[in-house]
Amino acid sequence: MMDKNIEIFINKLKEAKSVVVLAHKNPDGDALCCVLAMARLIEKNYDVKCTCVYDGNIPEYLGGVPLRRHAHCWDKINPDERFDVAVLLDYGAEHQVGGPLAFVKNAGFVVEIDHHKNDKPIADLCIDDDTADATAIILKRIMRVAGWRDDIDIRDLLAVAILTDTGNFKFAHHGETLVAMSELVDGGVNIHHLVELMNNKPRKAVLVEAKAAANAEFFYHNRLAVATICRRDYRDMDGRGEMVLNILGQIKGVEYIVLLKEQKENQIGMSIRSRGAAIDKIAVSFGGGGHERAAGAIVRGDTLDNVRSQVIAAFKGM
Ligand SMILES: [Mn+2]
Repeated sequence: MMDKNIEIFINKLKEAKSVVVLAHKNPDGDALCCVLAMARLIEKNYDVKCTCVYDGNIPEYLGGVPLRRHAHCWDKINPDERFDVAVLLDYGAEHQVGGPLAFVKNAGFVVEIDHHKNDKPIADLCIDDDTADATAIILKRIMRVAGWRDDIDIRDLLAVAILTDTGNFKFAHHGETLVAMSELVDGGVNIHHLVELMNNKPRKAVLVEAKAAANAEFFYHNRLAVATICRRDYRDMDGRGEMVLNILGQIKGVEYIVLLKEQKENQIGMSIRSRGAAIDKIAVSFGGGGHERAAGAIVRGDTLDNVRSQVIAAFKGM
């Protein structure tokens, strides 16, 4: 099935004159790097012009990845532009696409490549696998089946995608992920170099995360850790606060970690991590989604304090 879909994808690329490539808004490493790698692969293997677009902010720790300058904020592109093919990567759900959804709706043909659980895929052709450790892993499979030529920039991008989405392999569940990285390293990728490239956060951003971790509160016999970041501190953040989740997840006995970010007045970003039972249903109950052990939501129309109480209550009995 997967191979048949890849064949259809390739035929669409052969016919296309213009392609737009995009992922979820506020891209993380997997989203941004898959977009940049996909566009380079298409341009390298087919005679097609690709446009990479994103919505929101690209965090500074990803500012130095190869081909970064090829990613354009969606509002810099003519809104009437009609692309022959839209390639939608690592997007999760329709509402997470943001501004560039219009390019998807207007495209002649839409292909999605994703590893998120999604009950309502929006593409004409789905090359999805919600068991893959990163979208980059599915991309790697497509490259192998299609026999695409690549280069060191593409290999570096795929490696960054895998490193970030697996938390440097902590959440790598399949040998395939390690085999993929092994092939990338044999192809010239330097993991140490890439990790250093991402150690590029502004000092303020790191200190805000350290402060949030230091002020965390613990509930249900210390099995739930809750950290909050107020609106003023939120402005200094770079990325989603992965470090806070990481620090708190290292504490003995902590099974669930919640980070609440006051993005705007009455708009709270929620990230949840689990070392135990699945928590994606809790994220869904707040209007979000994600994976069993890493999920999130954006809650609108409520205060930080209220969302904090509600999410603590949601963990009762777990
Ligand atoms: Mn991903």
